Amino acid sequence: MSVAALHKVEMTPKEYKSDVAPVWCPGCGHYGILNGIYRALSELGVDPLNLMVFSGIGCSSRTPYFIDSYKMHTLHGRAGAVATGAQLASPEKAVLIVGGDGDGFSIGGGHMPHMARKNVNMTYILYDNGIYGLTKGQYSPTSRPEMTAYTTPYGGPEEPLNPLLYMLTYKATYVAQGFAGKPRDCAALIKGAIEHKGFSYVNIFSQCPTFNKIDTVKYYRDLVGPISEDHDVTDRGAAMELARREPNKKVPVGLFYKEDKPTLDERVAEFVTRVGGKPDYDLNKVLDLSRP
Ligand SMILES: Cc1ncc(C[n+]2csc(CCOP(=O)(O)OP(=O)(O)O)c2C)c(N)n1
Ligand code: SF4
Repeated sequence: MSVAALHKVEMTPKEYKSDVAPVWCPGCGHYGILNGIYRALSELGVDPLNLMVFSGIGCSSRTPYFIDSYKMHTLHGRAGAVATGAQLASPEKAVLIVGGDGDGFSIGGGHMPHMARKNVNMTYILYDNGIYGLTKGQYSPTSRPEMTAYTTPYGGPEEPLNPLLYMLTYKATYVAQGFAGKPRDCAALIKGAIEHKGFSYVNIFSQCPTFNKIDTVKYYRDLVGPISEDHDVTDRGAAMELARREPNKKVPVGLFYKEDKPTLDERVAEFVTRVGGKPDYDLNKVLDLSRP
């Protein structure tokens, strides 16, 4: 969402806290992401009255309760579809979607490409902890095969999904990756995503110390490394190359890709202007209402 045109307010990160306190486990990475969101909103001066936050179901999907904003805790995996409708109905608002890897890429996997290909003007923050936390630790699409969980006591037989390659393939216009252990860096990436006009996707590694015993804070700290300064963020091919996960290689964090192109709401507005505010077809004929 481009928030440049919106009414700005002066609020500290703390002032974006609602009166509901998070109930996540001690040490959960989701706290770091939430702090990154508060900071980004404060730096952009987003007015809570201009902000709508959507989620599905999961520990991460509790986030909207903790942010001073309009909000909706929708169905598991369906936040993107609901948010797309809300964005089209209120294109003057900033729209944020928050949720987990299970919510986004398991049950919600069918919605992900469509938000990206349509370039819906909103930001998706995916809390990637490689597990289903809320339901007490099942294997997720981003779990490493060596992770054991209640449902996979011997590890998993599947290759994990690569969220960044997925989003780049389906033409998301802002793609970034961060780590919850660095909330200031997360804030910068989230700020860029909210400022971006178009569909922005931020994948954030987030440790779940309660159920994912292998993706620890130390594991992530050793795993990630900053994107080289000479990476061209307008080159989708280079971004995809960077997003490929290879054994014994650092996993890059930072901004992978950014592109300016018309958004879904702009194209719909253009369409409405072109047809003079009315569809230029006869709805009765299209629906053939005379049919018994
Ligand atoms: C239709 C439906 N199916 C299954 C569930 C059970 N369920 C709730 S949250 C969840 C997965 C949560 O994992 P994730 O999205 O990765 O978020 P986390 O809790 O790890 O932050 C599942 C399977 C549900 N609530 N609704
Ligand atoms: S179960 Fe995991 S993801 Fe959920 S609150 Fe606890 S640490 Fe966080």
